[in-house]
Amino acid sequence: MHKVFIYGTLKRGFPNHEAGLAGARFLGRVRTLEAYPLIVGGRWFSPYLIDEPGQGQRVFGELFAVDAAGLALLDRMEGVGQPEGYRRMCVAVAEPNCETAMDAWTFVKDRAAIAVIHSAAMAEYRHDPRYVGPETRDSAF
Ligand code: PCA
Repeated sequence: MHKVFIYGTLKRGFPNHEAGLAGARFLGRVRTLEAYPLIVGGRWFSPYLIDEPGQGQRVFGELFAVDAAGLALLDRMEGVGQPEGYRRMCVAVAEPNCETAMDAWTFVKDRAAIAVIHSAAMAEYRHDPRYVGPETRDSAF
């Protein structure tokens, strides 16, 4: 099994959860050990965690356990390996009020790959009515 740190539209109750994590096991609410910028950006107002440790805030999200097929599904949904996609990297997370780290996969963007940033750095992604889901986009990019 693989642990995955989910901070955006794949969280429970968010638009992509059922498509990506319906079969996954929810392990709990967690927070990154280090600060990272979590912003809304791009044409479709997507949440992006930027791989700049020490910038922004410690980020709250949800930890899930997925099998190899589940991780491959998430890679496809997040466009891992594609020029406009996310990059999957390992991040240290912990339960709130506990600083013992667990390693988990997460999906990040490099700042240079984000055309436009629409928000300040957040501690937690909340529903954003501006988000355009994959099924309603007018083009792949
Ligand atoms: N989906 C992934 C990365 C950003 C997004 O919208 C997530 O929820 O963690």
